[in-house]
Amino acid sequence: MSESPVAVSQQKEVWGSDAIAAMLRALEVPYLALNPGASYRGLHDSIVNYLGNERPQMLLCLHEEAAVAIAHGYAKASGRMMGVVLHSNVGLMHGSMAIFNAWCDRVPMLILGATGPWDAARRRPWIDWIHTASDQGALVRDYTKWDNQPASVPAAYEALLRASQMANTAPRGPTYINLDAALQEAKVGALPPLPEVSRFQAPEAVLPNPDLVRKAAQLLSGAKSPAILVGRVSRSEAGWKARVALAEKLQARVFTDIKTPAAFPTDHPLHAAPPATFPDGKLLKDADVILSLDWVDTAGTLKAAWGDSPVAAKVIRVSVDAHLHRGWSADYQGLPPADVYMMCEPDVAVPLLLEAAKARPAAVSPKRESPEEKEQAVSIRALARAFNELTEGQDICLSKLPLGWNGAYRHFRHPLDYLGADGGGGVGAGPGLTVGAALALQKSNRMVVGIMGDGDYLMGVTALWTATHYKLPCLILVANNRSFYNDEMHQERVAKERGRPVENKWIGQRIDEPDIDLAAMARAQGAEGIGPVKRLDELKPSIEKAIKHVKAGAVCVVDVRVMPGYDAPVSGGAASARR
Ligand SMILES: Cc1ncc(C[n+]2csc(CCOP(=O)(O)OP(=O)(O)O)c2C)c(N)n1
Ligand SMILES: [Mg+2]
Repeated sequence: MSESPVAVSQQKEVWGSDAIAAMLRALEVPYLALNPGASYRGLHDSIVNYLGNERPQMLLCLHEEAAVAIAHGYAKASGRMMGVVLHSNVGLMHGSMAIFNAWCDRVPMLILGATGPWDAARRRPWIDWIHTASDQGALVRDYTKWDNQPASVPAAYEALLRASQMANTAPRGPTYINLDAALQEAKVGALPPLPEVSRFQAPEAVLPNPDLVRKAAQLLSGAKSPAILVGRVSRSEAGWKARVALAEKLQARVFTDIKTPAAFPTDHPLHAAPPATFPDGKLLKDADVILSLDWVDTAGTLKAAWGDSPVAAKVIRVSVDAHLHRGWSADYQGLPPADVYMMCEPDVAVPLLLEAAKARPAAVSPKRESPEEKEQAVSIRALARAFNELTEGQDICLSKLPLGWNGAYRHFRHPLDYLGADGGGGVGAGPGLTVGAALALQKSNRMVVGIMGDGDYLMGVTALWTATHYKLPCLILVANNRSFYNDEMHQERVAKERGRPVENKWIGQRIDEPDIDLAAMARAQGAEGIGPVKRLDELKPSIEKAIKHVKAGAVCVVDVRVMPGYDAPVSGGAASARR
């Protein structure tokens, strides 16, 4: 997937952007996803002609939102930070929703931008003026960990070191460095010496106070009915095994969340309910001790169980997330009570709790739910069944699931089996997240599969071209109900509430007349496109064919026409939840 430039003869003198590029290499940034722009033409040249377009290698994207979503998907699958370069003002504006998604999902990302020349006397007429902003970082400051506009090469070195260190320090998130065009394009003579990067690494994970570990272990060991809420955790297999061992030692019921990546084997007898967007509060209500492992909305989940009454269970909260909380967006969620608050990452706390806790006797296995069979027409459930049958026993990484997916449709048995949702509820991330995961897992034997809504696919569809161009095999199954159906359901609720005709709920939501040929949109970008698949008997052969294409190295999209309708578990406040 390399685009090798012609060799450049060695030059003694370098430009500002060469030094910045050298720093990116020293930081071991593997890729830079980008869409080009004159504001960073200096850096662009340095990546190609100074670094030879490797370490980092450019990844050309057709839209900045796709560039950021690809870096997001890459970080989700690999745990590693990659870079993104966004053109002045407009590029950053295009990328901003995807940055918000990455922020809410707490993934590390190094975002480079550009402006200027900041020195007005050096601006070209017109374009350099509209592409200069006094405080460009302000556009994304509320959902990045840090931003900076360095004024010299040494300042840029330090800014990149800090941006990288901060992005990779838990709670992780995107950082933004804005590079003045004049700084990029200034001749600086010999390469200013690079700092020793190894001395500026992100810190080791912080250990919790041993007293807190003891207290939490005592609560858990003495519980009658302990429960564990497993939220944001790492992709490590050791971490996965430790969580299983802790749940087994405590005989605790375990809940997982469809918004966050696979965190516990969903077919384990202690796994209490299929992962859901809105967990069923009733299932939690008989718990007397709850261990929250960086669960996305602990307070909201407790409220689903106890309503406005005080939470009867003791709560052990394990999370560093409060370090990131700011006022602009409420992605910090409700404020949960905590009887023990361990401000550390779950991956660190779990082995300590495992050691300190006393084993509890085995309880009766919880009853398992399984959605009953209903219909024969193509539904998301039928799609899931066909896909499961065809991939039984194979290593698959699900990079996205559609809104109508019921967490009971497929089991997760490994940290890479599922990567969670988009973080910020920003539709359009699905294709980019899938391509990013395919980039991260290209050398593994795991096939990356994104199952997504037609709305999600259509908003982010140009990410496909980056996958075909760089030969990143992946499969996209579009659960195509030809509608922004989630919002039809909202209109239905409002109509019922107001005594107005529910029959009108589809207006301003349906995506038909003309019907969009989703497979053709894939073929137009060099991918395989199959469908529309309208009949149940065509479903399995179509997906089978698609899997063959992907195994042979292709990017493939299957347009599966599903009936509108969700089969996701809905509970408590979820019925009126907005998205
Ligand atoms: C950028 C953005 N625009 C709009 C929304 C509101 N929204 C939430 S879900 C949804 C529908 C998505 O459609 P699709 O992916 O086809 O899934 P479906 O609801 O049909 O299952 C919309 C428009 C959003 N969350 N993000
Ligand atoms: Mg839809």
